Order: sequence, then C-alpha cells, then structure tokens
Amino acid sequence: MSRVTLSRYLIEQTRSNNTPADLRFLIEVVARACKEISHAVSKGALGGVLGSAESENIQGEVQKKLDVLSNEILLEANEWGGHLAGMASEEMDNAYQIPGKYPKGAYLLVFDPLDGSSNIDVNVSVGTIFSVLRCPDHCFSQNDALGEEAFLQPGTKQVAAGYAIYGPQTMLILTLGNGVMAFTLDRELGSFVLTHENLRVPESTAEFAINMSNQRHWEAPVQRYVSELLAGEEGPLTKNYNMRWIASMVADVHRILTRGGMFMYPRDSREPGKAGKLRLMYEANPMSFIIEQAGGAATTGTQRILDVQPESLHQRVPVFLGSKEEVERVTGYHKA
Ligand code: P6P
Repeated sequence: MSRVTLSRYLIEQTRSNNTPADLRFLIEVVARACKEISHAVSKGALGGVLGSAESENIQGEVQKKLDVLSNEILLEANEWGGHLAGMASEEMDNAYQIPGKYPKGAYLLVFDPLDGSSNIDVNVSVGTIFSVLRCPDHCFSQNDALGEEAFLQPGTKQVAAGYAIYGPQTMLILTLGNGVMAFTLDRELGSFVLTHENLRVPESTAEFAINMSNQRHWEAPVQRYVSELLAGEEGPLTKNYNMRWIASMVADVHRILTRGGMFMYPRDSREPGKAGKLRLMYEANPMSFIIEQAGGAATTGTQRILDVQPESLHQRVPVFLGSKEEVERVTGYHKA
C-alpha cells in the first residue's frame, strides 16, 4: 500500500474539501517546525538544551531552554510565508507581529510550543499544541499592528487544530474539521506518514486522569465525582476505574484519543482568581476541537469549552474532556 504522507493528505483534502492552499501550506510549515523541535528534544543532554532558561513567561512559570527554542523555531518557520496575519504563544506576553518585510496572510496561529516541558528533564513525553483561526477582516491591513482582540474568538471559530507528541514515536495529530487523523514521523523518509484515520474516543471509559494531590482544593462537584470514581464497583458508578496522570496534557490527551478516558484539570482554591491552570486559547481550545471531532466532549464543568468567548490571550479555564459519558456526568454534577 503506498504511504500517504501529510503533504499528500493535505493536497487530497484541498481537492475534496476545498481546504484553501494557504491553510495547507500553514499546516505543512507547522509540521516541519515540529520535526525540528522533535530533533532538538530527542538530543536531551547531548544537545545542551536541558534545564532552565533562567527566565519566566507571562504565566510566571520558569521557562526551560527548550520552551524558548521551540517558540523561536515556530516563529521563524511561520513568519515569512505570507499565510499569517500574526501569532500568539504561551511563551510570549503579546501577539507576535509579522515583520514588515514579509507579506501578511489570512490566518492566525496560536500555540503552546512545548507543553509539559517540566517533564523534559526526566525524559517523559512532551508536545506542541497549535490552533488556527481566520484573521477577522480588520486585522488584515499590512501596516497596522495586530491587536490581541483579533485572537479573542471562541473555539468554534478554529479552522484547524493539532498537536505533535514527542514520545517513543513522534506523531502529529490533526483536525481540519472533518475528523481526526494521526501521522507518524518516518525519520528515514523525513515525512509524517498517515497511520491512523478518523480516530474515535470511546463513549464510555474506566480510566481517569487528574492530579490527585490537589483534591483538598477542589470544588464540591469535582470532590463528589472523583470520590465516586475511587469508590469503584462498591460505589454509585458500579465499576472500577484506573487512574493515570502524566502531567503532560499532550500525552494524557493522546492516551484518551487512543483508548478513551477522562481528563480533568479543575479550578481550585489555591488561586481563586485563576480558573484553573490550563490556558484556553492554546491548550483547551485546540484539544477540545480534536476531542469533539473524535466523538468526545469537552466542558469547563458548566459550559462547552469551544463556546467560551475569550476575554484575554492567556485566559485560563477549567477542563473536563474525553469520553462523552463521563464528561456529561461531571458537568451534570456542576448543575445539580
Ligand atoms: P500539574 C504542563 O505544565 C501542563 O500545562 C499540562 O501539560 C499538564 O496537564 C499540567 O500542566 C500538569 O499540571 O499541576 O499536575 O503539574
């Protein structure tokens, strides 16, 4: 069987679903950047890029050298191509302006360049998460600076989303809004090859993912739900559950996309002013788009994540996503 590379898949999508050529080009450029990040990550201590960059991002999180390097790789790969009106990243306080010497395009690219980077120094899977939005008409002008407001669109406006996972295999998971496809990096060929078509999240599951050390800080609906999971077959859910927590969203979501499960990062009382830890624009929205496209569900506990109207670029939201049956159960407890 001839191998379908990412490039061939995108060209075929262009023909059959009228995927615009500059969106195809955008995805190809992001995929190439993810190959470069994969290469840098895989060097580990040999690459001199482990450890802290001795700086903090807007989140107040210490940046790893690879956080900064991955961010630079994505900016440099995308700024010249004429497909973007601007970019935004977990690692940058403000929107990135396309340099005046390059043409602007119709799309906005938002990304977490290296999610789970605290796991790098212990050699656990990490990844890149990206989301693609259309640039609203007013942000198209070649001369005016791009304001943050151009990015503040609900997740339903995404035209594409995906992640790369740098694990035992490097994979690219992608949705253009008509299903979820997975590509595995063939390092000899140097291409991402289509290996999984139309991934589906099983409607029910017996596996959940949450950082249990925060239990005393959760709100009542989450306390109730997780205690029922832990009660197993003796409790109201009448079945035993397994637990996983990799503390790398890309890896936990990839497991759920592969075999089902329930991922949770609720808001908690540690920082009442913050609605949890995960960021809406470049973590929750792209992952929710992918999960919904694979038949799963994703809510903040009280509303569909993709419907949230963003108020700021680095806004946080509580996240409950995965197998539909469990997401609906915990969301119901928030409304009880
Ligand atoms: P905790 C990684 O830093 C991250 O943003 C997500 O990838 C991951 O799901 C979460 O934070 C882990 O958070 O509090 O368990 O370390």
